[in-house]
Amino acid sequence: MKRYVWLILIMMVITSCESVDNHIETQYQSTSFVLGFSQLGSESGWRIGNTASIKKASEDYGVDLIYLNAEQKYENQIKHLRRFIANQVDIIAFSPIVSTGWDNVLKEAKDAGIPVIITDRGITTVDESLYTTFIGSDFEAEGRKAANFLMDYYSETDKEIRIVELRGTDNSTPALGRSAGFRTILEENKNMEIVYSTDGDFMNARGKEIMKDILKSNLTFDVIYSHNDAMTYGAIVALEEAGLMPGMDVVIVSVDGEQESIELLKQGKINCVVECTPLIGNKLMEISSMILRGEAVPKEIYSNETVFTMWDDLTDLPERGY
Ligand code: GZL
Repeated sequence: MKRYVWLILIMMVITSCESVDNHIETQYQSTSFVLGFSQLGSESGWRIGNTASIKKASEDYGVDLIYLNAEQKYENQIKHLRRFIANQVDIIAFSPIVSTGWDNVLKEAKDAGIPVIITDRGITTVDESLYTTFIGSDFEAEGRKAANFLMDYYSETDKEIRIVELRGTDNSTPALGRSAGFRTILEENKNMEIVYSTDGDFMNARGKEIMKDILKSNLTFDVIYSHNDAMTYGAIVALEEAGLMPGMDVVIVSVDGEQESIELLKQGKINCVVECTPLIGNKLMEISSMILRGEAVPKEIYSNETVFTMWDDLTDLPERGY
């Protein structure tokens, strides 16, 4: 008889656990939502890391992610946003390839009652109500950090320092900010001059192509300021093919902080790497949840970022994750 009592008790415990699990499962599922995300492309290791961060976070947070890649085309992003509106997703996020041209489609999202988060790159708009928040980096601060490294590096000399600037995609907020912040600091040092500046579109191939053309010309320069690591890698190949030693014959300052750029920093081929983190997936999911729960969020949410220089001991630096 006792055995049957035990069996009945065990059965009762199991069913009660299942109901608890189901309850948790149901409760957890009720926090899931549909996030439509338009990624601008796959142009750099940074971008690939940004995409991976967002996809991983959506899995970890149980968010239904609709991910679309615009392959570097503004018009594709407009189509993506309209598709998300038509699909009536709960929330939209996107990394705008350029800073202008978004007001009309964002008005459509607002009229559809769908909140929008701007990630990574910013937008220029007359109506700030068209998006709920921006999650990304302070690009002007990154530009200032790059120039401040050069001020330190050349603090003991008053010779003229000639700088080549490899800019990111024109009219993108990282390119605009990194240029502006860099020039703000340069104004404090009349010995430093930007002798050449061009749009390399954040692409490795363009960085190499531009540097090869410059090296064929009779332009003399001391420094390369590159708006991202991908263009830096291309420029380094061109320098080495021309028999020059990057980091020695030419001082190189790069932005992003990919694992590869840190390795090049350790090898002495890059002199300074300004960090710009792509790993904002978790923050995107947290902020999306808060918005959908009706909680207030800041208008701008900036990542904490640092600078790595040739003077740092990077032995124990953790893997960068991108
Ligand atoms: C910056 C990001 C830039 C990276 C590049 O937030 O938009 O785009 O610096 C990437 O590597 O192409």
